[in-house]
Amino acid sequence: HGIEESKRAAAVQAVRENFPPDPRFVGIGSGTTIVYVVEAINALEQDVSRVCFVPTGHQSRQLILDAGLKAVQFDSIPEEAVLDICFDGADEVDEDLNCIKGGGACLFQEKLVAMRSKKFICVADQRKLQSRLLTSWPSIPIEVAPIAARQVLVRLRELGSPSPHLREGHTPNGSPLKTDQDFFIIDAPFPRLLTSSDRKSTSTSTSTTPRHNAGVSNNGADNDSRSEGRGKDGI
Ligand code: DER
Repeated sequence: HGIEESKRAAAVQAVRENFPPDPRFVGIGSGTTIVYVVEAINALEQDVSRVCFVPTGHQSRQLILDAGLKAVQFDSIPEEAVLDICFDGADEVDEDLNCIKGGGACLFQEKLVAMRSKKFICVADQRKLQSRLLTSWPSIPIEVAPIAARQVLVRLRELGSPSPHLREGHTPNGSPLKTDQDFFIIDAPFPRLLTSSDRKSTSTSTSTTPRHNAGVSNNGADNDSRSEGRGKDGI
């Protein structure tokens, strides 16, 4: 398969095997693979005209509308409602199904929608699967409030990132990229992460994770041991 064929095959299988019979709310992520997910949803036998599709950013909303599907903003969903399922892509996945996300700078809303979904389906072709994270995707994307950016850069260097940096925008004046929330993205390179089997094989692991992960949601990017999810005081 070519890359596009692989993406399409992964998307068709993911939709066929997971799309619920009569969902009310379905989350739609960002990137290029998700385009094939929406195409596969539209090709389903079942009627999806009454399904509310929840976007995870401007691109995702446009994709839903262009497919003739109903888009409902995250903050318009009834308070007590949860999403039946959400589909999204990833930049890298390891064998424990940990993902690096954020290559498309939509990770904030993607995680917001994923956390409110009964089921999260990550659609990734074979190029994304690595034995450990940070093998093919070199850095951890982190969304930060502009006012906190300098402090987070300092903390990331203390966590062992050699060169954390603001992601460049596309404007000629070279200003940093702004997300749909008008925040910045910091890309923090780290050496390849240890897998759970690596850690089992080392009898004692001396964690370099500082006692207090002030202000950093590093998604377990510390090198000696995966912190479960966000740092204690993650932003
Ligand atoms: O930003 C993200 O996490 C996305 O899901 C994205 O990077 C996946 O992109 P792709 O489907 O174009 O590889």
